[in-house]
Amino acid sequence: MRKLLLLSFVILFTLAAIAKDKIVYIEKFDNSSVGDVFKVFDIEGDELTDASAVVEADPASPSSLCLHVKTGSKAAFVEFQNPGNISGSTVLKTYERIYMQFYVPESNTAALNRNVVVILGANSQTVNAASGVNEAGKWIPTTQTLGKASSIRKTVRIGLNVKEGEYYVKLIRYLTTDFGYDYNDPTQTARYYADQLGLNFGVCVSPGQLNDNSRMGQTIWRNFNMMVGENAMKMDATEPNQNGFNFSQGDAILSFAEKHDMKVRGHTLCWHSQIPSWIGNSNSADNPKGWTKKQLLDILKNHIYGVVKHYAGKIVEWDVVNECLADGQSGNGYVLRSNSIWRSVIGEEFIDSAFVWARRAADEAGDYDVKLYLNDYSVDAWSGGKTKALYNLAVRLKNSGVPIDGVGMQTHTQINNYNLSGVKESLEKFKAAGLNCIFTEIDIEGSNPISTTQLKTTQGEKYAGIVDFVCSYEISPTMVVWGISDGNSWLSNAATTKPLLFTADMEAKPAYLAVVNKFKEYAEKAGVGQVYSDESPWGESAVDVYNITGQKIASGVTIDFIDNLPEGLYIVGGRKLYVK
Ligand code: 9MR
Repeated sequence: MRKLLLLSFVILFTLAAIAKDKIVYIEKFDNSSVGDVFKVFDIEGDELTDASAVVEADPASPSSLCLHVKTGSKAAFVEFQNPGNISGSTVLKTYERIYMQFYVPESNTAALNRNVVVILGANSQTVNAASGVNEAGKWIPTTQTLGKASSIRKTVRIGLNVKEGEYYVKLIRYLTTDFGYDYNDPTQTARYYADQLGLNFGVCVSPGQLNDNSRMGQTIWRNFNMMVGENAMKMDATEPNQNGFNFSQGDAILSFAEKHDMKVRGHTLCWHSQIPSWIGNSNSADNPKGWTKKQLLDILKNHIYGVVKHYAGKIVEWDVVNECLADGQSGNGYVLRSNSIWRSVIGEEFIDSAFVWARRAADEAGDYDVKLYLNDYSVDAWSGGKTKALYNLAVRLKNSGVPIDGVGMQTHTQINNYNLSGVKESLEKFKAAGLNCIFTEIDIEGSNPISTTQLKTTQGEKYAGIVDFVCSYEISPTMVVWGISDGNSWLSNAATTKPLLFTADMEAKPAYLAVVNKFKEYAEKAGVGQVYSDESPWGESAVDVYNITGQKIASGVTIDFIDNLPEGLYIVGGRKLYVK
């Protein structure tokens, strides 16, 4: 597959205009099967038998479905139910425009430059062909304003005005002007801009969610460039029996990540919770199996070596130790939590040892790049005692020569409590200490229930504030949200406090759009622009390639050469390019 080329010289930002639209699908074929048939009619409303509309694989992206329309002696219009079975007149009151994409095959171009016809009720309306479907072999989006229907039909009929022709159609929907986005358009996603900035924008997942054909799976890979297992790489999952490792869940995440060019972070190697029962009890200092300190250290070492080596080179960050601090700290020194078997049997040195073993295991496997983190919750604003405790412990480890790269602020928080300037103060402290500080498990709850202002404005401000941090602090390359939608959160009140970036039915929330816009603002400042995924901007002509310091790498080469360059910035044919 052709690699993506990021061009700095074309800045085409249509996002702001599009992002305001609320999308209501008429048909996106995600509940269809190949071979499903739709009825077709002529312009007078008589059903046609010499035309067909059959669900098939998308000719440009065979993992999704679309409708293949073939017409005979008359132009044919495919009938779809209006969403919610509402009538044409209600459609007009509720929605402003209709959008769909057409694909005319190169093997039969009769349908090119034909009017797009929409029959909503008794009247039909057409789109000017000149600005419509004028190129074969690619998907062409079309949009038009609704405004002519007068009758009350509960269906809409759509098609290109062509006889003896064929075309494909997909993503048929009405638009209003509330909020929403088009996840099939990469330029409307946070991932598009985070990729350009080299930042990690992640989400926690379970292997069962990673289905390419589901809206969930698509929402994950189209919008995020990093994943972390919500539970898949915890000790009870990876070593359910002593020295009996099970990597199946984590491996499933890695294979999805590889397919969609995403990074994976690892969570977590050593935690007092979700430990397998052969060791002892989660959230408890008890030692029911009577392990000696030496035995438990050996168990921890064997676990860390087994897991880190298995994933070496595939995981970019590990939460080595999770939640080892007690709640309610004063800010002087640090206090470790007591309900942990690691702490009660081994003592504080379990932390030092865990980091040392993680580093050694990775290095022995040739993975010198994986970053090692100390992760905790309620460690956001510098004013919090636990934040200072995290700082004190991380600095103590670093000063002892323990290989720690930084701290993870989980960021399970609330709109009304999350204090961005306080978090900035913490970032400054960690920066001065030479430690990374990343955002690992973000969810930002509203009041219960969330207010309209929170939903539309302040939640987005808090999320965008974190984007601001990751874009402006080098010590902060990662932000990960803890769940995909308000329907997939561990929080018991999520249905009403709505802490995440997508609604339960996977529509983008205003907070998501705020995140996109903030990433976009920084990408624009950095001078990166349009993604080219399938076309060389210089056509087939040969170009010279220089590295960013001006040294010539190659003369007279074509797109294939550029596709195979290592990731990085280049000057190609006189233009700045980011090759990914
Ligand atoms: O979201 C996770 C949930 O599915 C598990 O049931 C729970 C078990 O302890 O862990 C949740 O994730 C936690 C994460 O691993 C560490 N920080 C707090 C997260 C939310 O509880």
